[in-house]
Amino acid sequence: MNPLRTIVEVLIVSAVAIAVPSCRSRSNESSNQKSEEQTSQNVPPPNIPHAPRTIQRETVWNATWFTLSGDMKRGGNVGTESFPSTFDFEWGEGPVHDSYSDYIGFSADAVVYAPRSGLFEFTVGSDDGMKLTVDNNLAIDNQWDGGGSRTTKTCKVQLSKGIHYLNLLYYDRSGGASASFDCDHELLTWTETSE
Ligand SMILES: [Ca+2]
Repeated sequence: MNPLRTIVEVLIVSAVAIAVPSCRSRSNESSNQKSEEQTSQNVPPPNIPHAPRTIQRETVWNATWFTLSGDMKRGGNVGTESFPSTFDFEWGEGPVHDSYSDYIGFSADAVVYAPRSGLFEFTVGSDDGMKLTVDNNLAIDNQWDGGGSRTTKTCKVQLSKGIHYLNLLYYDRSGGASASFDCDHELLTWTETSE
């Protein structure tokens, strides 16, 4: 046996023996890193409080148009429309909504905000008739049972500070047609803060 060859073989075996645990060790490190990454993905994010947002609000009317029968009963709905916070529509004898010039009406809802408690003024005008309710209480009856030429009526309503709900009911039987709404403008814009 060549003694030099034996020494070389022993050195090679030793080198392999040393290298193997070294590889295993790296493999374990990689596995541990992966495990830590998986764990961190399962941890819920910290609950960071967000700043409150301020939202600007403005009154808008959401109206539903309906037809009227000859004996003034409410018929079917024939469309929806948004009106600005205050409006003054003068339709004359032409179409009031779509192709309807006569026996037509709408019911419209809106929200207002009273910045303080107190009396606030509302004005409605109509040909033929219109009713204004505030928080389901009748505030103005403008020639609802009469009709005829355009008439305007104003009243003051006591409101507590905060949100209030308005409804306008309008109809035109025949001839000229118009509808208007106005009120203290401080009711028409406000800000809300989200939590
Ligand atoms: Ca009329």
